[in-house]
Amino acid sequence: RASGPVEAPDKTVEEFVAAFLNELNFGQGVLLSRSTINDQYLALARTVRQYLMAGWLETGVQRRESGRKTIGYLSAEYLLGRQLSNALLATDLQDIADEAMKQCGIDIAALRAQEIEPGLGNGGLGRLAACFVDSLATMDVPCIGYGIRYEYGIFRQTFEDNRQVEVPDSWLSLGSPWEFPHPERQVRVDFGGRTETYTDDQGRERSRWIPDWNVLGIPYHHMVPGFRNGTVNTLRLWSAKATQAFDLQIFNSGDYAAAVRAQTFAENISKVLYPEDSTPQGKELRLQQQYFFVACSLHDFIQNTLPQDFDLRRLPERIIFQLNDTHPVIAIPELMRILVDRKGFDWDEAWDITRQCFAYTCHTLLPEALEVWSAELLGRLLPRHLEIIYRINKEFLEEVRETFPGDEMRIRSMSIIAEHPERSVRMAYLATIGSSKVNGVAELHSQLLRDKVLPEFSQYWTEKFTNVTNGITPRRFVFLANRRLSDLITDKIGSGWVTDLERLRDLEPYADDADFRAEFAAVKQANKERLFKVLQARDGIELPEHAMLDVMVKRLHEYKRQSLKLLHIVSTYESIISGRMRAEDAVPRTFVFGAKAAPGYHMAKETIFLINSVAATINADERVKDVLSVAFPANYNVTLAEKLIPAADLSEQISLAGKEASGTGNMKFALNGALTIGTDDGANVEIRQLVGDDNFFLFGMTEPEVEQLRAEGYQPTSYYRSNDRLRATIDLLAGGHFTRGDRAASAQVVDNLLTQDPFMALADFQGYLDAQDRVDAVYRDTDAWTRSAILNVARSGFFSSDRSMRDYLDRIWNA
Ligand code: 26W
Repeated sequence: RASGPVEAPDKTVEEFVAAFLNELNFGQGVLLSRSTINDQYLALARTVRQYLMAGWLETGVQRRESGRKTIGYLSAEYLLGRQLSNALLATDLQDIADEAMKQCGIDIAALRAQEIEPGLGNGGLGRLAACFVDSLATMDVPCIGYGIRYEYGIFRQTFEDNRQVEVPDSWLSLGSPWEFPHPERQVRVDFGGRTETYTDDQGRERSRWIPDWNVLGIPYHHMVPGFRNGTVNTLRLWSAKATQAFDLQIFNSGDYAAAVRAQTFAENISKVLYPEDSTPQGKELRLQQQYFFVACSLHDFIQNTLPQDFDLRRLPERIIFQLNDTHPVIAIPELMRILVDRKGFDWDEAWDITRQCFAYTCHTLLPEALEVWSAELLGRLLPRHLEIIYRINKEFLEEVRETFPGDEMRIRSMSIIAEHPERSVRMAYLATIGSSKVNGVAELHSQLLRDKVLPEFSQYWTEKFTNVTNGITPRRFVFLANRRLSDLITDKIGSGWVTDLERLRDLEPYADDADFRAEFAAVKQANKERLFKVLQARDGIELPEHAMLDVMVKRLHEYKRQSLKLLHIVSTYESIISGRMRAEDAVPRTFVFGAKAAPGYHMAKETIFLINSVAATINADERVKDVLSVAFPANYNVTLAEKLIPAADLSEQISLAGKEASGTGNMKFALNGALTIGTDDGANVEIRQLVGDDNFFLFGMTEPEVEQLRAEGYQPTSYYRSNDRLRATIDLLAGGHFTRGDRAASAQVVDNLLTQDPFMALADFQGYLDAQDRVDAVYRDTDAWTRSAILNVARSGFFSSDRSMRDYLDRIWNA
């Protein structure tokens, strides 16, 4: 059609089959009888795409015509998870597709399993971005998600001799039916070179950038379907390509090999996702990635999305760029450069516009995770941007000086530029100064952000700081992942909860209904059996049918304290094999870990090795058979999360208080009817407030207690000496019992705990054990446990990312 929207095939099995065969024959160029599973998967995906297309085109038309303010979500990561199931869910085509495939003699489950999830993110921050764009589409809010089309996403984790080995994630190798490349919408991005000053025709002194190399950004569009509302927003991911000019220049010089090398160099920019989660490496390529996607995105919005000749003084009426952590913060000087250098704005006017166009979300509290770029590197790669940053800083500090005359200490502490150990740019400061709002991701985190991370700034601009507690999309993490629970809920309270999660409150009365509890418990058991089948097929892991499923899944990091979980397991095991406790008196438990370690994070990798070693030993020990089992399936990802979380009884959220900004896995577990054992940290605080103290197992120091202990001088060995169980546990771990007598193999983790223990696992050990005893006691009372689980579901509606989006709209976006 030339102007009107296209029509989708009818939502009937016949039309679906016809569209599918059409895609198979004309799209894939194969006959059904000769097609492979991958052919069938691609054809099915493209069929479902047809049903989304009308909505996508229509949403695009509406967005252009309405003039509504757009949310430009700038994120270096989107951890999307598989697309096929989500698209079938959004279009309500699940049953039709099942039947249609059956009629074609195809097992749809095998096609679903064929999809490699786009793992374009590390963990919490990337998955949050994916939940947010889902919610905005479901709420019909104009949003463009901007990011990077990494050719290789987060590595695939395998284990060899109990150690993590990383394998490249070539998620595109069999073709991705979900992306739409638009090479005709390419954007040129400059790098390097120098700046020079000149006098413009009005006699004003100006600066211009003379770059010395460039690359092209090619946008790949992804559909972001709303839940059964016809809206389909766009995710625009940029892929780097060498420019022709660049090639030609070198070709002409006759050096063919150099020309090909140059191409590789340019295309490296979007080659691979950095797998570091929380410790920035300061790598040049990473800064190139950041500027690359941000420059493409700003250009795309200003030049291609806004109407021609749009008056940029009104830019803040049309866009707010949300900065997902500091990774895209170079966008602030980039917009200044566009306005001042290219559009001829005065500095002050440009600055006024720019600050209204950005808002910044901080996702961490670890000082080492705050991004800092050396001025040398930034100046070499982006000389004009560094100049702009210096001027922003100079003018800002002059302003502070007026408010606090003579307070040079304060001024130095608020400078974007740090001088030691080398001159560098603090991106969180630039973000704070250049944004209209700054938010943390849970109440406690936002408070600590104000008090500890950016205290001078929060005093200076009290109104600028706010909180938006994270959320998760109930579509993927309840409706799709836990169909059995969803049906049970819908049966009792109707289906409105899927887009209005607070309605789960209506389930509360059923907590006291014995029949409902039985059904709820049966759902949990069925989910466990489904998980066991998956783990059997995927990893060859066999697990006992009836045991409490105790799950800790998240990135491997010392502050998250997988080692504390390990101490609990070893301690329980030690109690049994030493005869202090009879195996038959223990509550049977299956412990499940899922965790990737950053490839360069030594202690994290040693911890993985030790968990695997403990797992192998315990699983092979007849004395604890069917009482204790430990499973560590490799390559935890969104796909596995969707199977694991609905099956869990107990959710482990045991970070040292004051370290986990929010957590979002904690929310997914609660909404799927797991009880939480957790510290007073991140969003755990809010989960506990909502579900009630009786339905949450709290332990450990509070954040102020952590601070106090640290100030007094923390000595982990004193805990080792004074606590018999801790000593027995550590001695067993250190003695080579789990490492075939090799004491050295466990020494690094053990010594680290005994001598440094930077995250105070030993200090919280006894409290954790006591809380686990309370867990056992409640679990023995099946009715009490199930009642609590139901109340967790009923009272966690607050954690919908739809609510997070409403909060952003109200408190930050004014849209
Ligand atoms: C390499 C530098 C770097 C630094 C920080 C990479 C990635 C980060 C992220 C901010 C780490 C991250 O994912 N933070 C998590 O964000 C989630 C969503 O807000 C929170 O729920 C987690 O608590 C927080 O750790």
